[in-house]
Amino acid sequence: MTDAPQRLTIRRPDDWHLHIRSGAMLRAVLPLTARQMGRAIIMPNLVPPAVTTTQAEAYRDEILAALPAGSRFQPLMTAYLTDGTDADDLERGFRSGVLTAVKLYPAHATTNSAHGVTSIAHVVPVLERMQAIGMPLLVHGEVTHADVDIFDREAVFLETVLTPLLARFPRLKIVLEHITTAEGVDLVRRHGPSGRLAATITVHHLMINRSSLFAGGIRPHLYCLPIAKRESHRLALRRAATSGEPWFFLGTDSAPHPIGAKESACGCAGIFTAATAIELYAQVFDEEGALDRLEAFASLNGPAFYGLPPNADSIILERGGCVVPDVLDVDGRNAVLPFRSGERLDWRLLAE
Ligand code: OTD
Ligand code: ZN
Ligand code: ZN
Repeated sequence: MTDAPQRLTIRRPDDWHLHIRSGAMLRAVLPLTARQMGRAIIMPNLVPPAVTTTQAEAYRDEILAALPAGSRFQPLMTAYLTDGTDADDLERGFRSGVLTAVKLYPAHATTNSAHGVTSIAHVVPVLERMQAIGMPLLVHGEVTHADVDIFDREAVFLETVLTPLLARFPRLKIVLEHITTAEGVDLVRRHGPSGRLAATITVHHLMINRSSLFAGGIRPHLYCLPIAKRESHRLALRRAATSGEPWFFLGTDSAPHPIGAKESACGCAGIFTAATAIELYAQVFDEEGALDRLEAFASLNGPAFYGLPPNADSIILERGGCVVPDVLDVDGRNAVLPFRSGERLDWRLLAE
C-alpha cells in the first residue's frame, strides 16, 4: 500500500463520445465536461438532429457561447447520418473543419434516433466518399429488429452489419461506439492493428452489469443503451480498457435526462457521468492496478486514431477522493441525477 501513488499527472483527457443537448441543459452540463476534457466528440442526436454541416455549425456556435469564460474546451462536431445525407455537404463540412466525423444510428436504436439509417444500402455512396476523404464513421452498434433480444443486439450487429461493412469499405475509419460485449472487444482487437477500427468504452459499462439494473428494485438511472450486459462482458471491457492497446479509448456517452424523464413508467435511456468522468475512470484503472495506463486510454489513443495531437496541458488527480454531487440543477424546474450521486470516489481532480 505504501508505494501506491497518491498523485497522478496525465495529459488532459478528451471525451470521444458525449451528449450535451442544447438550451438550458447544455448550459448546465457543459461546464462539467469543459473542466476536465480538452475536447469532446459531440453527438448530434438533438431534436431535430444535426444532419447538415450548417446545422452542426450552428450547434457548435451554441456550445461555444455556453462555455465558461476563458475555457479552451473544443467541441468536435458530428453530423447525423440519414438515408438522405448529401456526400458533398459532408465533404465540405469535413474539409472546412466544421465536421470531425459522421454518426450512424440504426433507425430507433437509441434516444432520438428515429431519423437514423434504415439500411446500409441507402448510404453506400456517402460511405464511399467518407472512405475517400478519410472521414471517420462513428457507429451505434446495435440492430433494432423487435425479434432480436435486447441483450443480443450488439453481437448480432457485429455479425450482420459491421463485419460486412468492414469487408465492403476496407479503408473506412470506423469507431464502434460504447462497446458492451466481449464480442465487441474481440472484433476491435482483430481489426484494430490495421488502423481502421477502434472503440470507445464508457465508464458505466466498466462499473455496472445487467444485474445492477435490478439491485433491490428497478434502477432507472442505470438504464442506458446499449444496455449493460452480464458480468463476464464487464470484465472483458475492463481488461480491454486497461490493456493499453491503442484501439480502445475514453468515451463517456454521458447522456443527461431530467430526473422526471428517467423515473417514469417508460424511462429514457442514458446515464449522466460527466460530472466526475475522469475520477470514475481513475477508480476503475486503480482497481485494476493499471493507473499507469490511464493516460493512454484517456488522453493519447483517441487523438492518435483521429489524427490529432494530444492536448498540450495536463491534469492532476489526487488520491483522497471526492463526493459526486447529489443533483445538478438545470433551470430551477428540472434536475439531472449524476451516476453514483452522493457517493464517495477514490480520486479527485485538482482545480486548475
Ligand atoms: N445511449 N442514451 C442516449 C444516447 C446513448 O446510444 C447512445 O449513444 C441519449 O440519451 O442520447 C443512451 O442510453
Ligand atoms: Zn449510441
Ligand atoms: Zn451516445
